[in-house]
Amino acid sequence: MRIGITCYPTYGGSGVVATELGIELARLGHEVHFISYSQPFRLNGRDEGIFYHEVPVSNYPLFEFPPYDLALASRMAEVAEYYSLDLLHVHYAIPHSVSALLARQMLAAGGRRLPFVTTLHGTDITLVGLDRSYLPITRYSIEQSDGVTSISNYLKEKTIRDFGVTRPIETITNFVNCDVYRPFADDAQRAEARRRFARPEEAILMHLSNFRPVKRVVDAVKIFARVARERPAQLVLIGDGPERSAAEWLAHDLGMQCRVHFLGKQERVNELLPLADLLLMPSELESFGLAALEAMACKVPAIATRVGGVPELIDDGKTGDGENGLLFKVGDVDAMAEGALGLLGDPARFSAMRDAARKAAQKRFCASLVVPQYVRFYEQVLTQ
Ligand code: GMT
Repeated sequence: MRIGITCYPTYGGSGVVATELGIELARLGHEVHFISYSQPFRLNGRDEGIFYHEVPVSNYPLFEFPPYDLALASRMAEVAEYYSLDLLHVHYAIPHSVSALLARQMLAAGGRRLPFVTTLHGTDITLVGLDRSYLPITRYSIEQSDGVTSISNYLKEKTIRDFGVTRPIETITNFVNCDVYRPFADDAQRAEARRRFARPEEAILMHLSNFRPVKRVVDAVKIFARVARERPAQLVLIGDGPERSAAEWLAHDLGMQCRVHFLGKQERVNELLPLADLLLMPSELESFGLAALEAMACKVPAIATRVGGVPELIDDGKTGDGENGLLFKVGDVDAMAEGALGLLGDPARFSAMRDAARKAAQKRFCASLVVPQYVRFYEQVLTQ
C-alpha cells in the first residue's frame, strides 16, 4: 500500500506513535509518505520506503493566524495525486482530520478516491476537542472519516460519550518495538552504563514527557525528594516543555540539584530507559501512557496514576494476571514515594515486577502484534 501519514512532528506521544508506525509499515514493504510542517523527530531520513513532504505555510502579513490546516489539505491532495496514495492516516484529530476531509473532497471532484483514517490520541478529545470553538468541527471530521481508531478503550468510550459520535471506533492500542526497546543483555553492561548517572548503590528514577502541565513533572521531583530522603537515589528527566523551569526550581529549592539531571529532549530514549529502576509517570491524565510502555519493554516498571487508559496498560495486581507496575491517586506523592521505596527495598518482588513489565509489553503491545491490526484496518477501509 501507499500510505500518507500526518502527525505533529515535534516531541509528543501522538507524533512518536505515528512515526514508529510509519517505520514499521515501511519495514513490512509499504510505501509511507509523511506530510507535515517539519520532519518527525524520530525519522532520520535514511529509512527505505519512507518519504517526507514538508507543508510550506505562507506568512503573508494579512494573516494574523497563518492557515496551516489549508496548506496541509493542499499538500495532502498534491502528494496523494502525485504518488498515487491509497489512503491517508492522520494522528490527532485537530486539525488533521479536517484537512484530510478537505483533501478527500478536492480529489473526489477530479474523480479520485482518497479515504482517510483518523487516530484519536488524547487531548484532541479530552481537552482541546472539548473547547466549544473546536467541538462541532472535530465531531464532524470524526464522523466523516472513513475509519477511526482510538489508542485505548477509555478514549473510545470518552469520544462516544462526550462527542456523541455514533460511527464505529476501533481500539488499536499503542505499541512498542520490543527489539529496539529492551533491557541490557547482561548485568555487567547495565552496571557500567548506569555509572553515567549513579553510583552502584544508588537507584535511578526516570521521567520522560513533554513537560506539559498535564504530566505533573513537579510531582516527579517531589516523589524523588521523598525517596532520596530514605535511600541513595538519582533522578533523570528526559524531555522539555513549559513545566521544566518549575521542576528545576523545585529541585534547586530542595537542595537536590546534584541528584536531579535534566537531559532535555533526547533522540534515543531507548538507550536511556534501560538504565532506570523505575519510571515516574504522575500524570493528571493519560489516554494511554506511551512512556510507561516504552519503559516496561526495557524492564522498567512505572509508578503511575490511575487515570484514563493507564489501567489498560499497567496492572497493579488488582485486576489481571500479574503486578507489572503501581497505580496511585493523582497528586498523592507520599503514596507514590512509599510505593517506590517498598519496591526498591524488596528485591524479590521488584525483580518479579520487572519481568512482568517486559512480558506485558511483549505479550500485548509489541509492534509485531499491533501494526498488523492497522494494516487489516486499512484493508477494511479500502474495501468499504
Ligand atoms: O497530551 C499529550 O500528552 C499529547 C498527546 C500527543 O498527541 O502527543 O499524548 C497523547 O497521546 C499519546 C500517544 O498515543 C498517549 O500515550 C498519551 O497518553 C496521550 N496523552 C494524554 O492523554 C494526556
